[in-house]
Amino acid sequence: MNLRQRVNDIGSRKDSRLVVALDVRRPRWSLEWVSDFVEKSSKYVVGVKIGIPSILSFGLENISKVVNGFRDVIWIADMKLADIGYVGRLIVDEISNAGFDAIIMHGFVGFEKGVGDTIIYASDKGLSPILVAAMSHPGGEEYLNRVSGDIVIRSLDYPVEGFVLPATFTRYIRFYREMIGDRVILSPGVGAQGAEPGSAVLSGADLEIVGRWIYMDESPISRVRELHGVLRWHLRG
Ligand code: BMP
Repeated sequence: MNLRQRVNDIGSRKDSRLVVALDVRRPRWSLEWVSDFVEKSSKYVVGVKIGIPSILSFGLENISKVVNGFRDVIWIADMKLADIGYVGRLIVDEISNAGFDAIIMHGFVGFEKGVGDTIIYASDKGLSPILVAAMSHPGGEEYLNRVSGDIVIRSLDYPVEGFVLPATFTRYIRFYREMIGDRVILSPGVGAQGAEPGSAVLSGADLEIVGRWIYMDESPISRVRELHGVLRWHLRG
């Protein structure tokens, strides 16, 4: 199944458009915490995005055990990969072997022997390539977001399956939705970065990514349930 099929299958079944971002690390959080959290939140979430801080802190092998223990969520490795194609392919190998379903990479490095090679390699391995085209922090507007249109257009020649576009600047979601057709839009910036839950989906995103608002909460599962109440599958027609 490609990313679109997985999102439609899991999202409609769980009536959810929520992806949890975990940037948790030792010693405040433990691997047991991660495993317990995923088990308890699994019925409400479409995907779990694991960030580099967690992979560095717990180790890829340990993260891989959790990934392989719960298969009813889309596992996204947020490597923010930004390198030459050769190195990109090495990282794709590691992430694919660990059991992830998708990998996030940057588009700004350019496609020729860069992210283009990495996208094709990941796609051939069955690891869904997701491209960051614009970013959610204010500094995203300094450089990256200005060329986001070029990145999106160029990427359409490649088997990109999803785009990360900011919930804090929903105009990019509206601009590019039609251009990218059925490819999946994942949108971070909800909660800790100020965007309202539901705002990105109502602008055309498929999924909203929420991190600190959940894992920093006293009761993360209650927060997940609350977000699930807003981020329903039918929120977008
Ligand atoms: P939080 O909800 O705690 O702000 O986390 C947002 C998550 O989305 C983080 O894992 C971050 O790396 C990621 N992200 C982002 O915040 N903005 C972007 O433009 C792209 C991202 O991947």
